[in-house]
Amino acid sequence: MSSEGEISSFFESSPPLKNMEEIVEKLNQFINWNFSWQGGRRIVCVTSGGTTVPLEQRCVRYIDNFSSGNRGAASTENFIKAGYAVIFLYRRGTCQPYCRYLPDDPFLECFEFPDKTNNIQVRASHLEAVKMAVMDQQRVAVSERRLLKLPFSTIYEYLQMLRLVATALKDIGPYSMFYLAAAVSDFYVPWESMTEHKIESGSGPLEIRLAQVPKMISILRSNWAPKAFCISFKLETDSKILIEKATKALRKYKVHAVVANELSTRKEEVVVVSSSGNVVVRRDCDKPESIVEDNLIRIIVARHSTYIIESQLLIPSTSTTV
Ligand code: 9Z3
Repeated sequence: MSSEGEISSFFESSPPLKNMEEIVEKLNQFINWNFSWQGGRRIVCVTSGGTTVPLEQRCVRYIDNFSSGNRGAASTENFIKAGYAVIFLYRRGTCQPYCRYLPDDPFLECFEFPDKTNNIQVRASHLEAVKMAVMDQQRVAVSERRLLKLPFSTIYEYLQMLRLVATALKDIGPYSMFYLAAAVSDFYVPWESMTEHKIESGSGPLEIRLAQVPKMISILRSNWAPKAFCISFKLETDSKILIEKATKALRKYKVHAVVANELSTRKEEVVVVSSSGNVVVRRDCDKPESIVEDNLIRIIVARHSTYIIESQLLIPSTSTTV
């Protein structure tokens, strides 16, 4: 487990976020709006996509990972369907809510110039997907203000932003949730030991020493947002050790559940590991459009509801109502 000293020295030596004040303002406005809306909405922070590890301060090269952001985007759509407001903390350039069915390669194929006027139109083959994406995005993010998207790239940005979100959500206690699906780098180059300029390519093989990224889940649970409902993820490529590792993480970080998934089958099935036992969650194979997140989020939302009720039993009845 990472010590508080390691965690604070990570933050002290991180390059500061460029737009921190703007992020804090957006967060506070979003949380106030949603928490005061008709007695209050539940708010979940969904983290999504992988963090990069820069190798140079004026970064040309970086270490990355496989995460597409599909899980985070699909889960966000399901949380919204369940009535939540979502803070979508995502890796720039990865999958976005409501865009999963749009072609990203190449996006311009969606459009055409049918005649010689200035009117661009969506090709019939993509019309339904584009229409749904625009309508959902308009309704959820713009009209209802239930989706706040915050992009990150590096491990430094991600962890600083996670801390900002957690601190901003602290006051809404059990009505908040963390759903930590981002693939967070385990190793990084500390800023002060990183070369400023592009690493020379002509000086033979490159040796870089990577330090361990301090695990932030325990401080999120103990200090940043101790009353929030917290779901973390465990990814392995060897299914034989997956459940054991997830069970260890559950105990070590004192989260409410760990979603265990194996790289090659992650779109088919996950296991929700918690103190009440392990539940295998699959997509419905008989429905081609079904995704594992439809069933996973249903379970997580039900668990969150139980958690809120249990928390209310511990709080005098005159306190916040939602
Ligand atoms: C996950 O396990 C996610 O389910 C995936 C989703 C990243 C596999 P995609 O983005 O994939 O849809 O392509 N996320 C957490 C992975 C992780 O880094 N977990 C850490 C660990 O396993 C714990 S914080 O040690």
